[in-house]
Amino acid sequence: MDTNIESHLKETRVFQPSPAFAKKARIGSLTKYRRLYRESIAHPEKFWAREAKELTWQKPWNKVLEWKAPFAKWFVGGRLNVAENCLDRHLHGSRRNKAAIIWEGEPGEKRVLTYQQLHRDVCRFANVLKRNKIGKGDRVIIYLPTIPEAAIAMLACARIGAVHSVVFGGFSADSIRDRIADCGATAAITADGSYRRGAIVPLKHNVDEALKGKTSIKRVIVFRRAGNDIHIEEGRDVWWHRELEYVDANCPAVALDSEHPLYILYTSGSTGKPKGILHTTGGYLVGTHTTYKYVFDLRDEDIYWCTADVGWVTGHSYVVYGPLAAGATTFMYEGAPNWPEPDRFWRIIEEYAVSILYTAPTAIRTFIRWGDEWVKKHDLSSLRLLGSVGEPINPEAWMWYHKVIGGGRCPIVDTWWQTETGAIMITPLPGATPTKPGSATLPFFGIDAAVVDEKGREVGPNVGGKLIVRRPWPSMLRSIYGDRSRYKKQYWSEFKGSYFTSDGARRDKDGYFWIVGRIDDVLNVAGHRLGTSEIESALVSHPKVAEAAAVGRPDEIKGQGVVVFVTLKSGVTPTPNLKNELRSHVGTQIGAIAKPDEVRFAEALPKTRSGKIMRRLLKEIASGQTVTGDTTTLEDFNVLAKLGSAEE
Ligand code: 7RM
Repeated sequence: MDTNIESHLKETRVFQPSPAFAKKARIGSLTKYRRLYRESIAHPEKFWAREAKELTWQKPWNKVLEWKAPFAKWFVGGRLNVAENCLDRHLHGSRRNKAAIIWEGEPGEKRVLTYQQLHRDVCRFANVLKRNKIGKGDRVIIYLPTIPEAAIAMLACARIGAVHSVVFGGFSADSIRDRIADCGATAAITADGSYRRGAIVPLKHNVDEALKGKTSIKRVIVFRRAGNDIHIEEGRDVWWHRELEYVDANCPAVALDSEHPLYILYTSGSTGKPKGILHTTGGYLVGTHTTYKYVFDLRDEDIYWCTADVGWVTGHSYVVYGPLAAGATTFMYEGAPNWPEPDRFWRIIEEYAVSILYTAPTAIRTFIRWGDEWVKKHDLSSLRLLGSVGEPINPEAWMWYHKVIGGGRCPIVDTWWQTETGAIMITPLPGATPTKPGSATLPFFGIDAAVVDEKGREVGPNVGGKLIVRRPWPSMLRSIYGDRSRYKKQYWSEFKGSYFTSDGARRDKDGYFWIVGRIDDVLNVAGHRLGTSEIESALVSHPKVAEAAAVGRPDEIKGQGVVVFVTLKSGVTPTPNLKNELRSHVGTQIGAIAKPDEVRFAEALPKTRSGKIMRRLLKEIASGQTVTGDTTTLEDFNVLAKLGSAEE
């Protein structure tokens, strides 16, 4: 039997980089990209060493890579400090007084921190950490809203060599407790509360709950954000602003080994407990800095806005570390996109003249659902580049992003990567790569990505298989915290010497990568293996559909039947007729084999906080089971409750 994933959806539109964009870009043609890519694969260490030299090293490395598969060390023997590279490095020239962070709170407050101010704030807060007996190697939980203090706390940890683990604001007390227990954190940094759709999320209260019973946490530092009443545990809790009264701004950056841990970030495993993905110092910084520079083709005058929460890896690599290492102005917004009205994002872009917008398909589909009139009210002509991350972007959502947000003028970089990869891996370069809606296009420099069959053999054009990376790269995870054997088993055991991503993909005749979904989610219908993304994209291309999730459920005859959960655009009424219409629509778009056995309308789909559809839960619902397994990363439990009785 053929075990490869089949592909049926053909997308033929191609968008060339505009000559004006290409002329100014670092990589201004596909030929130049291909030449550099070839060189970077022939001599990866040379490529990465050249990039690493753009950063400040307190001691140079003596070896670029030490690879004892599957354990890598990058820039061996080198010493550096991430905070020094993100801050001190920019204080000598004209960037000193450039905005590092521009922030807007949900209720509307505005703050600007220049590189000089941010440096001072980070140094002072690093001294607060020291005063509270937090030092090199200690694990610190950060549970904060998307406010400048989140970046300040992360950078302050980095400055003294403490290891941060950011937990999404909004995760429950249970998830905080699990993460503390797993990494043995001794301190937590939080806020009294944060704003979400006008309400206050009681962050400090959640931390209090998480610390009940036995805990390794000895100190909690509380930032006053929302002014809500909180409990202060004498001897354990201190106020951020009070602590600042005791410190000065003199805090030299500690010279850390290139492999010193920088952070642990938890991602949900499909079963079992969340995995603490471990990133270290030198390689991570080189990876995020290099990708940031080339993928967003940064200009000094850009205002760059990545809408990710700091609790997601995208918030680490492309709100904080990548942009600040590159001396960019990074914009942060605390709240919801529909507060007070569904045009908050467009209002922000107009007011601050944002030039680069990096957001997720889930957000784009939501905006489409809310209607174009919210966008049309605003002048978005400051935008010059758009980015997408987090899920495959459905071609119709790509087209909408291109036309309605980008005014047909902005390149779109659809960037594929993972918490584990630390930095962008497959992506267009905006001045070089012709784009195709729905494809993340080509691998970044130094990244040897391939699509293979069960035996690890590379498959031919348009044959689906497993996405792997055949050699180490600087920003790769170093381990799962405290579990080297799980690291080895999870990522490096399926294909010898290669990293297995858990994603399915195909490459087209031009070598472009198309991610077809997670391998665990692949459907098996009468011997045909179908990725989720094509069925979902076919549904999203129907004018009445906003969002769709395809899952399999046991079927006596076919092995699996296809069940799709669909949310409709505002104002569309769900009817039995529409269900039939959608079934035939998938039939014509993809073929009879992918035709859903059942269409279920839903008000909303269950998602993670970073907006990924949780198909695992839908699969259980579709087959009539109760939902089991890890739901700690679910964004909104109400969605799940409503889906149980999903029929209209
Ligand atoms: C950055 C991030 C990783 C998983 C990954 C994919 C999916 C992310 C894209 C994408 C298609 C993309 N880290 N994914 N980006 N799929 N096209 N551009 O999302 O650890 O939270 O998730 O997300 O399945 O394996 S993550």
